[in-house]
Amino acid sequence: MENCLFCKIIAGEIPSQKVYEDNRVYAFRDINPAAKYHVLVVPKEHIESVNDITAENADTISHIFLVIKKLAEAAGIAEHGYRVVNNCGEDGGQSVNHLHFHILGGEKLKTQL
Ligand code: DGP
Repeated sequence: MENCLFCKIIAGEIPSQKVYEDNRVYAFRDINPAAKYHVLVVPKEHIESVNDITAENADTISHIFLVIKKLAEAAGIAEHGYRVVNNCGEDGGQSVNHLHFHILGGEKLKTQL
């Protein structure tokens, strides 16, 4: 989608530190890490937020979670645990309107909620 930051990153128009890519998913280091390991996992298809998940694209979302699990294992953080975060919409603190899941780990995270 035009003028979408993450679509530009996926297309390689804006550089990123890629950690994984397949035909449906792109994962890269967050520019402003909130933990030792902070990776964003995004669908290549422009889905704006959780509000835009449908029966048609739900398969991509479940695939994203399989990728998250694999990335955590590959990074060696699976055993000790990690956090998966999604911010949805303005009140949820979503700053980039392209669905993304944060993987945070590599250290003991502060308790939230
Ligand atoms: P959120 O607040 O949930 O919408 O998270 C957006 C995240 O995107 C935030 O943690 C910072 C990250 N981010 C914003 N711009 C860039 C960028 O140009 N490159 C990378 N790698 N990350 C970005």
